[in-house]
Amino acid sequence: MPIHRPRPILSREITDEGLYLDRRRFLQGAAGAAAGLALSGCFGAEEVSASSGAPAPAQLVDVPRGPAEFQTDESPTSYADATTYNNFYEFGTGKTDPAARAGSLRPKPWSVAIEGEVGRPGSVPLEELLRPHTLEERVYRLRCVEAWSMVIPWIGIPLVDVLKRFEPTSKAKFVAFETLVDPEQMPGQRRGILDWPYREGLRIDEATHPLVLLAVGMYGRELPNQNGAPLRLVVPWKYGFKSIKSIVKIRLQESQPQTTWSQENAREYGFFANVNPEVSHPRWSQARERRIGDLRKRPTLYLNGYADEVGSLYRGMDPARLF
Ligand SMILES: Nc1nc2c(c(=O)[nH]1)N[C@H]1C(S)=C(S)[C@@H](COP(=O)(O)O)O[C@H]1N2
Ligand SMILES: [Mo]
Repeated sequence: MPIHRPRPILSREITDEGLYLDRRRFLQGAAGAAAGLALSGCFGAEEVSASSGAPAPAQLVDVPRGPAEFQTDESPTSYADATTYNNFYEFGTGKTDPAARAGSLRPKPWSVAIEGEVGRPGSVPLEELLRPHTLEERVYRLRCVEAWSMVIPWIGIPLVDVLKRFEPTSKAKFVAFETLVDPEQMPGQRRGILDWPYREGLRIDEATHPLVLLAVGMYGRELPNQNGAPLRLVVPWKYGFKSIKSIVKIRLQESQPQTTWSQENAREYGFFANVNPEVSHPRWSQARERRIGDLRKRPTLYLNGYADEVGSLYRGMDPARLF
C-alpha cells in the first residue's frame, strides 16, 4: 500500500500516476525505483522538445468544426508536445516512451466488439463502425490527474451516436471500455505495471452526453499511435486517465465496471474522476495546473470548464465522491 503522510505536497512531487507503483516497488526492494526517479519532475514542453521521428499520420480532409459549445478559442498545444508528452503505459511509464515505442502498434486493420446489454451485439471492423457517421472537429481541454493540461483539436464522432446503433437495453446502466492486449504490439504489457487490459467506464448518462467523443484523429490527421490509434475515448470534463486509448471492446452492462486505475488505487483514482480544483488528490492539490507549453500555472476549472454542459449530471451528489 502507498504511504500517505499528512504534510504539504511540493509541486515537484507531483509526477505521474505510476509514482505510487514505483514507490511500492521501491519499498519492496524490487526494480522500478530507478524509473520512478527518472520520471520525477518531467513537466513542461521545455523538457520534451524532440519530435517522435515517426512520419505524421494521414490527413483527414474536409472535417467540419463541431457545434460551437464544443470548441474553445484557447491556443491548441503544439503538435510536437501533444505527440511526444504522453501517458500510455502499454508502451512504458515515461512521458516520451509512447512516442519512442508505439511504432509496433498496428492500428489497421482494427475491429471493435460491442457486447452486453445491446439488441445488436457484434464485432465490427472500424471502417464499418464509422461509416454511417460524419467526422467533426472539436477543440477540448485535456486535464491529466497529474496537474498538467493540454488543448487538443480532436476529430471524431459522438459516442452516443455509435451506442444508439447497437440498441442499448433498459439494463444498460454503464459502459465499459477495454484497450487491446497484445504484448507483441504493446511491449509495456510484458510488465505487470498495470492489470491489463487497461479498462475504463462511464455511467450511461455520462457516456451518452454529447460531449463524449470517440476520436479517430487530432490536428487534422489520423491519431498517432502514441495518442491511442486508431480509436480512443475523449471525456473532457474528467481526468485524462478516463480517456482510454486503442479501444477494442465496448460493453454495456448493469453493474459499475471495475476500472484499471481505481482497482490499482481507489483512493487516488476514483471511478468518476471528475476534474475538481477543490478535491485534492491524496498526494497533491488539484487547484492549479500547468498547461504544457506555458511557464506559469493556471487555476483548474470545475469539471475542466464544462460545468454548463455536464454539471447537471451530478446535481445532488457529494462532490468529494465524484473523484
Ligand atoms: N490504454 C491506455 N489509455 C490511456 C492511458 C494509458 O496508459 N493506457 N493513459 C491515460 C492518461 S493518464 C492520460 S492523461 C491520457 C493521455 O492522452 P494523450 O497522451 O493523448 O495526451 O490518456 C489516457 N488513456
Ligand atoms: Mo493522466
